[in-house]
Amino acid sequence: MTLRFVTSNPHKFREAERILKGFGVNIRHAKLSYPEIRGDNPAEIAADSARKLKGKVKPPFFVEDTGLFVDGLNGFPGAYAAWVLSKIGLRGFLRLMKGVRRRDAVFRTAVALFDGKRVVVFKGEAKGRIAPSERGKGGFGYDSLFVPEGSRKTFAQMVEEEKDAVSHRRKALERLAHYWRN
Ligand code: ITT
Repeated sequence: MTLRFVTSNPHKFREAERILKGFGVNIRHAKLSYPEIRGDNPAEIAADSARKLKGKVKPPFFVEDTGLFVDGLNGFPGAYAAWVLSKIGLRGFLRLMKGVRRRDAVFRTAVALFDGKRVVVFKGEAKGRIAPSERGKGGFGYDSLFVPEGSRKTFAQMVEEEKDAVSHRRKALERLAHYWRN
């Protein structure tokens, strides 16, 4: 059975399609944007969105919410990452980071699956740090600024497989795939 991924973000869809294929799960894109509750917990946001999409999208489907939490900014922008990017861009974000010493950060992803009966949430995170300036052309969003733990490259400097091996999205989707296939 094909799973639908409800997202307005084509980059997120492409990554999910690639990752899940590796686990033998095929997905379809339900290109839809939907209102999200405010908050700083991706799991609560994703679960709420999945519940609200019942009756609007044919199950089984899933949604995904990702946040970027920067230590030195007390967790900002967190689940507001998309909004911050749309308002001030990466350059504005880097300006906020000027003089910030604790550049440790974590990407947190929550995937909420509605299988027709219930909503189940799967989480994944990737720890790393915010680079002093943009590096790399690949990826999307904050990828050119995020250096995952154990690497010297930003996500945007990596080939797709390298990011997929360690990313927040990969970890959450791997959990989804195991659940789905069992
Ligand atoms: P949907 O809600 O429609 O799925 P969105 O782009 O609004 O799409 P989010 O609410 O989850 O998605 O926003 C997360 C933002 O964080 C997203 O817009 C990107 O800018 C950024 N982001 C998410 N995953 C990322 C990744 O793997 N690498 C870099 N930036 C990422």
